Amino acid sequence: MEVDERYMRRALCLAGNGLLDASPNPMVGAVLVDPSGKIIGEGWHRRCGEGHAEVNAVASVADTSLLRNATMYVTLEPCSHYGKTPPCASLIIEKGIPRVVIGCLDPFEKVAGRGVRMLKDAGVEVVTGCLEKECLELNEKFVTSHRRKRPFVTLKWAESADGYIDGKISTPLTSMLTHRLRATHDAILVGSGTVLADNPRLDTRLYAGHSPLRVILDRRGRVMDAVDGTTIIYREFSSLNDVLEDLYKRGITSVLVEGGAELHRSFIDSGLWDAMRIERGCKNINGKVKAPCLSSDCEVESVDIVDMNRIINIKNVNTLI
Ligand code: AOF
Ligand code: ZN
Repeated sequence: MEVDERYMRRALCLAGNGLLDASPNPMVGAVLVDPSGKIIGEGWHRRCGEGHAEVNAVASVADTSLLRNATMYVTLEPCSHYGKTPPCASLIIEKGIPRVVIGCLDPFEKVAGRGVRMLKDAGVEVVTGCLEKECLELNEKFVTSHRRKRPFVTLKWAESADGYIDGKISTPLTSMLTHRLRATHDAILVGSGTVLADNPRLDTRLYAGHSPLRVILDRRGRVMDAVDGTTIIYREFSSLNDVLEDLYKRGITSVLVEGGAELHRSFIDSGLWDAMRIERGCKNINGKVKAPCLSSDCEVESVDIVDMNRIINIKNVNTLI
């Protein structure tokens, strides 16, 4: 078992290479090992629409006869469906790989256990649940979106030492980190008040990666229609749940909510959040708008000290349950 975990850790590292480009697909890594324990092939899912991790790992093996005695370690259950690419389970069977160790099952309803079944029916030895928690956490956005049929929701704000959000708190370094956070979400969501007050560009110009889709909630019809196709404006909706459901239907797996305070509070009060990222400045500003209060059911995961600002990452304990 410990040996299996060692190779699965390697597969997890490879999966992480997909951080900026794999979404809305999951990040997946695969490692092929021969009976002496030597790694003979590796691969990961680089980009949505391109080869899956298993395909890239198999393609990296020079002598394909070695596959007949190899074990494949893969962070996510091999797929069983024809999507943009053919099923990985069929490839594994066709190549005669006799043993597959899987991190976590695929929550996507077209797969959801069928990949494992296909492999077992073909006589492949299958081990599931190796470093399962780590594999689920790596894809918390993908997993949450398919399980809950709504995007993973991250609430993000910056507050002063005395808890106000209406002042300049960000520094050049924390702004860069915000752009990194944006690059790892499919969409950014703000209220019309934020657009009118700050007219933010909501892009990732200070970091690599694609700029997410911009989503504006504008019940009062205060924002002009966007013409560039990179923005969706919701004017008529009855609840945040409706908006999130619609975004899920559009293939959005994660949303970064960037304020203001009222909007954050609505997400917190509806229980519609998975993570919070709070930047705490070190000065008092004695402002007017109080930052949202944290709800009591959240688990503080880590506090990072960055550039005199404290960055606090909070996870909702219920998210991956
Ligand atoms: C795997 N290995 O590396 C990934 C998988 O449209 P497609 O063909 O790219 O299929 C996308 C779905 O396949 C995605 O929703 C997820 O269920 C699974 N992703 N599966 O076997 C991989 N990225
Ligand atoms: Zn696949």
